[in-house]
Amino acid sequence: MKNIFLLCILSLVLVLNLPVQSDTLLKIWYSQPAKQWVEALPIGNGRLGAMVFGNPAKEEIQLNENTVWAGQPHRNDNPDAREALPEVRQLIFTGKYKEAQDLVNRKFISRNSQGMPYQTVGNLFLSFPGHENFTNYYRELNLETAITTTRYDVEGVTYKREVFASFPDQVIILRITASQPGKINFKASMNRPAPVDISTAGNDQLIMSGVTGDCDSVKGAVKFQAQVKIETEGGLVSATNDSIIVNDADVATLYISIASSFNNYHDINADAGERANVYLQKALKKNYEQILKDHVADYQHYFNRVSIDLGVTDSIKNPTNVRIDQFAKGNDPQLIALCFQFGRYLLISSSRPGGQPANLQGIWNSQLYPPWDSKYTVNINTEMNYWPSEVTNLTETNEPLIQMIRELSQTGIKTAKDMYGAAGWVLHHNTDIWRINGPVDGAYWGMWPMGGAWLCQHLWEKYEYNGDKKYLESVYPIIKSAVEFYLSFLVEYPGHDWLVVCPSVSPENSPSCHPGSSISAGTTMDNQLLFDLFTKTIEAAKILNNDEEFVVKVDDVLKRLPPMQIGQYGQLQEWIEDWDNPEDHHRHVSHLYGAYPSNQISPFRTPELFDAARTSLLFRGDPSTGWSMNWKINLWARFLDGNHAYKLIKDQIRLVEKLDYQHIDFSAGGGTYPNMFDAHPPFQIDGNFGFTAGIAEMLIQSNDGAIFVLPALPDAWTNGSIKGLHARGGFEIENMEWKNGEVSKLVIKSNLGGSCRIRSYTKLKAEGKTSLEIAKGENPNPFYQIPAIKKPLISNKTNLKGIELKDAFIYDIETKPGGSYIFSKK
Ligand code: FUC
Repeated sequence: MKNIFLLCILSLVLVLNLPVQSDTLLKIWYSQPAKQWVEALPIGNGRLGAMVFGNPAKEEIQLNENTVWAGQPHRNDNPDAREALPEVRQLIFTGKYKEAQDLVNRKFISRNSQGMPYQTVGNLFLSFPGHENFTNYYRELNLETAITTTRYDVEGVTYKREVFASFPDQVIILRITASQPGKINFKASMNRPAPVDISTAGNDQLIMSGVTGDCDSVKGAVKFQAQVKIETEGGLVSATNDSIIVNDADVATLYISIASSFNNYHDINADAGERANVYLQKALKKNYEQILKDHVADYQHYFNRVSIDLGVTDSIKNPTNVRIDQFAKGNDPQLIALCFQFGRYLLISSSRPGGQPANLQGIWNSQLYPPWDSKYTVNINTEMNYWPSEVTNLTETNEPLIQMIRELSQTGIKTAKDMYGAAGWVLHHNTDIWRINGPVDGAYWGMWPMGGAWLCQHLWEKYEYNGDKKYLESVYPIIKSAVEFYLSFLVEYPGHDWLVVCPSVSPENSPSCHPGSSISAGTTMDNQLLFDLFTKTIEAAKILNNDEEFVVKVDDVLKRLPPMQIGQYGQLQEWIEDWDNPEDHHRHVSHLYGAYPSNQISPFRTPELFDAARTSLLFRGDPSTGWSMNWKINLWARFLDGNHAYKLIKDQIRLVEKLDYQHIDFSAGGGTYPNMFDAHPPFQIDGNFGFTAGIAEMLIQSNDGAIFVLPALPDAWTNGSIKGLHARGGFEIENMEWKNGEVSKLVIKSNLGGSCRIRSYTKLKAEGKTSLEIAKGENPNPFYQIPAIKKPLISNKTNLKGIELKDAFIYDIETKPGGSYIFSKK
């Protein structure tokens, strides 16, 4: 199969007369070196990250290690909150929002720490004398092998540098070769934009040691060390005080090992130097070829699970930056496939078991004090990072996220108690490697005690895909403790029987009736999050057969959550009162959480809410920051409007011209940097991950009682195929092909067995002995149960537009664990 694929590519290469390097479509490539960081190419193994510039005369490799964070173990709760809480609530319930916000600023927001920044380790430079004048330049990142290559000629010699970050061997490897022997000459040095010790060991090893920085009132105390060992074939290697010099070598291999003193969020007493040395010595014992082979095998174990084909046009003959630039005007569906796979590449490279979860920049950051500290913003960004993990068949990448949630559920118990006198655990809108739980940045942004409620959805989602009860049992105490917090924190909303979160915000937005004050109570997103948290906890308890009394208690509170409300313009209300402004184009679309990632809003079951949610999204408009536009791709997919989703894809694949990745700009409207990093601006990786999830969501949905195949196919993708996506209930879409916009072939593998319900706009028939029944009633598969949503409150029915749905066929098929089922167009 692979051979046929390569043959096809090869003939394409011949027909189009492409440069030979395009032997795979999954390459990001350029014909010049990177000048700016957002042109450099990212590699990573979850723990170590590097940005490779590929400059012939002065190679620059910016280095990261995922535990190099400023500060040290600390907490950031503000215990004054407890006394002020009743007054804040009183102010909110009497409409004094500004006064409430002022009081929260004085009494709730952390005084000692707004969270610590993730910091760069520093840079490795390799200067090659005489390489200023080069020809035939080419550099690439191959998504099939996770290797970057730089190639160019100087005076008749072809030089090549290959860089990769190995997970099995925990080092970054840089290999330099030349087409003639004895031609490799360079000097290696290191620096960091803060004081560090740089020394050499023996004649071939460079060592950089440092301590992370201070921030707010917290002193930096994470020690780290980077060791670079250079092995050559032929030539001479020598050292100065702070550099290594290689003369006349045939081949040079650099082993880059980095470690820190971080053990966990409350212990930073490891020996960074010893750790780095252990990794290094282990790698040095293996030969280069073996390290390379193991790296490729390890990476492909994840990456090869999914392949996608949306069509190929001759745009592929252009370098990636040109393709991004021409995307909106041209016809380059393969670039969408490349961006989709780039998101998967980034997740595999930034989130591996045993490491930290992907932060705002994954693991790639060149600064000491990056925008928003490159930490974890949990009112959308961290969650979005993990949207593609299950559906694009990378479940293992969730492990660091789950570990972080586990740790936050420990640290957050004290926050709940000290700040609110409440049970369980709480997290506000941000956290960092120290697992801070207190509110930061100011009441307007930080007074949102819902971080735990949202993160817990990911614990449940993993179960929905793998059906593993042991796993569910292991995370149940975390979910239960999150519920316990809300059971003791909710208060009655005046004039109603409703129980609400108060104080809170609809993330980072304020209604136009009290601009500047976001503080309120019972916002729609909070209610939706609690609805999910409570229903899933009840379900988990039932599956695990425990906690009967607790279930009754949770169920009573669940019944008293406010329903969703449809306001005066036919919109889904963002707040508990009808305060929405149709001109509000805020980037957060928090109240639409109910439509994506949650499944509370459905065209089939809650048509009025569906209509209202869609109206709200139309009001919000398309242009926004990167992550916001990528959220909207997912939302338009859920609204079954592939063409609108495609419009946002086009808006998003737009070359960002201002390559300033250090400053925050809310007005520039997203876009894509030359290296395919998503622009907020600045670079924020959530947009890349949201994009990947969005493409999957356009092709397969499994949130609404069935596996919906091609739910939101845009007209532009007439023919195509995808292999390896996952659906809830342990199903794998082994293959799905479509022609003229209709499913032509579908192969579903069932890992857990049970009823497989398929929704399709195309009439299907089953192959072989399988019988495909027209579905009746509810889907008996427990992973496809739909929660009972409360009837919405509607203030003005006349403003609802009504929805028109294309007819779909719904089939059931009984599956056995391990069975594969083949369908085709009838
Ligand atoms: C939230 C968003 C911003 C940004 C930041 C990291 O505050 O509102 O747009 O993404 O997180």
